[in-house]
Amino acid sequence: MTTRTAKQLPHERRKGEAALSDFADFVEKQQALRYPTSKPAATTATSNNEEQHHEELDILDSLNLDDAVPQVPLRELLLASADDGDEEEDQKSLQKLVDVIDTRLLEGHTEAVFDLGFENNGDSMRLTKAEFDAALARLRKAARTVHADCNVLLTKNVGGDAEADSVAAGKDKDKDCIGKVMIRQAPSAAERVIETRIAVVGNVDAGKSSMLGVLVKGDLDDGRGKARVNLFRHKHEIETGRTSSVGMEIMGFDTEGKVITSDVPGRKLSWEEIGKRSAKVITFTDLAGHEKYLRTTVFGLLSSSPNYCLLMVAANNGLIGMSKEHLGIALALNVPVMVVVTKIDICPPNILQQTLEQISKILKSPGARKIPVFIRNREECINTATQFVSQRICPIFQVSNVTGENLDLVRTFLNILPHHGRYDADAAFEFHVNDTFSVPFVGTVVSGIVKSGVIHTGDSVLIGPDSLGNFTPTSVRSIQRKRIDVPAASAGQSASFALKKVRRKDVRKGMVVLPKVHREFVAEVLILSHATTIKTKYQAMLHVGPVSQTCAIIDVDRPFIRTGDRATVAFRFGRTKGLGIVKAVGYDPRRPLMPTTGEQEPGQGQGQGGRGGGRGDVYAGVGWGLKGVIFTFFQVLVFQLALSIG
Ligand SMILES: Nc1nc2c(ncn2[C@@H]2O[C@H](COP(=O)(O)OP(=O)(O)OP(=O)(O)O)[C@@H](O)[C@H]2O)c(=O)[nH]1
Ligand SMILES: [Mg+2]
Repeated sequence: MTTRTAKQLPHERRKGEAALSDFADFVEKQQALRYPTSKPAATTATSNNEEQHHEELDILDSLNLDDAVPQVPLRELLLASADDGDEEEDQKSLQKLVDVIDTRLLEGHTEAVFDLGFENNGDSMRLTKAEFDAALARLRKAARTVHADCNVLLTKNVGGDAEADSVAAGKDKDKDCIGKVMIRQAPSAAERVIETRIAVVGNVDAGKSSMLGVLVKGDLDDGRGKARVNLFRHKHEIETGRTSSVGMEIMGFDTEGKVITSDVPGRKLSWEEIGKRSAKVITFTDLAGHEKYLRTTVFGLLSSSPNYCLLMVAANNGLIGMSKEHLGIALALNVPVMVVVTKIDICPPNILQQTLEQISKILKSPGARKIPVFIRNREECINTATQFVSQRICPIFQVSNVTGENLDLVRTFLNILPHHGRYDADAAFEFHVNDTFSVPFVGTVVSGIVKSGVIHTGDSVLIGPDSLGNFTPTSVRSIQRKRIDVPAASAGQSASFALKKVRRKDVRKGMVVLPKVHREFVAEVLILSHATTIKTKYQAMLHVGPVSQTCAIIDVDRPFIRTGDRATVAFRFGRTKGLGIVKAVGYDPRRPLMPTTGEQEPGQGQGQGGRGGGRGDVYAGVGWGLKGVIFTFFQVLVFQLALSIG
């Protein structure tokens, strides 16, 4: 990995960094092409007010409040019942408010943050305290008709628990009563629970397992590894205290934003208990920080298909060891990153300051191009959480798992975290297998993530590839989400399937479940660093989601490529570092990528992995290493890890 490679010269590093951030923008655009209907994550540097207003106008558009329908100000809808006693009129205006809420809930995947006190165009309603209370009561009433609850996150000039500190400090001149209200719908069925996946990374001993233990169980750590105990999956992990595998933890929130915990302190609830009582579930993947387990961690990062990445840093150590590698992959995956600095209870203030400066510097570096935002109070927490879909913002928390300091800010943040991710339920079905089980009376079960499409019990599918590159036909006997039986699973959800007529020993993690298979693909790649030039016949290890396979280059769009080049396909195992995006599945040898050159010798593309197929077999897909692996459009590839930054 980068630690072992020769030191890059500054200008080389800058070239790599600039190329990486350009590439992140490129991936963003390509993903937008693949998912044209989904809302893109904001890519601009700041989400200023102007932009927020545009978003709200989008909502207006979807409400069809154009010239034909006279637009009723929200204020009127919210304060309607206060005036006359006309029952019918009252019902009508309540229904209009319900429609507004419904649209917002649809936009935000069954939850929405409502700015009470503002019209859709951002104008203040100039509410008095009495009006604010009436409007809130009306909002609650309307929300209840669609089985949603309201939770007041933050108020200004209203008083009470959620009042912003900035008001007391006299920082705000505005005297209008306003509030941010989270409206969250109770899921109609288990398969509709909002799910957000967060990959937790950071150096060994950063406190990853401990913080997850504290978050899911609700009691504190003792600084000597108490909180992490239940999270370990292997005996040697308990003995060494080091995570070596990919752990999974879930944290649930109810419609009012309260964490679902056991009534008995310190007892961990089962997934089923959490799943049944939650309206929103956060799935954490607890990854290993030790370099020895880097491969496993990379697998965990890619295969869990995270919506967000949480980078944990011990205050007294700073960003050391593998944490830069982890951050690099998170950046390449183009997911929003949040940073949690732990162990502030044992860290001298000057060292903490150094660590915070180091983190800021790396986040702002050209490779990362993030805006660090320090979260010190509820107000900052809520304002940042509601804007976090912007890839550029990187919140930084400072916590102690031992004293519990600032952990409530992390909880509040996680509760508000907008659902993020692009999934296309209308595309062809694709499922990545992350784990396999043999369940008594059920048979072979595979768990993983539905990348696209929808699957129902009884559907016929293919699972593979096996060691020979073949796919086995099977059908889905039953489907579970968070250990609860469901009739279907759709894009973006994690699920497990019981498969018919397949033995446990014939399935393994890294396999995929699909209705149809391709063996070749065309990708646009970027070479971050490579000592020489790259041509056809090179072989490389390719990581796509949970899939890791050697693959050979069978064609390139130019005679050769080198560091900094963006081309169609490249790389080699070893020092090669690159990133890519799949542009097309299948490859037609009659249409070479570089149309002018005809002298390439196709048969030699097999490299070391060649399995005897004669010349020309390569193009038939027989002779090359990428046997049987399926790729779909516009997936991000990470070749032999990403970059070194900072
Ligand atoms: N004082 C103090 N100790 C902490 C804090 N968080 C974690 N620890 C301790 O730090 C040690 C390491 O914590 P772990 O949770 O195992 O760290 P990890 O990041 O999961 O480490 P790996 O799994 O090996 O990558 C344990 O002894 C914890 O009790 C904290 O906020 N304050
Ligand atoms: Mg751990």
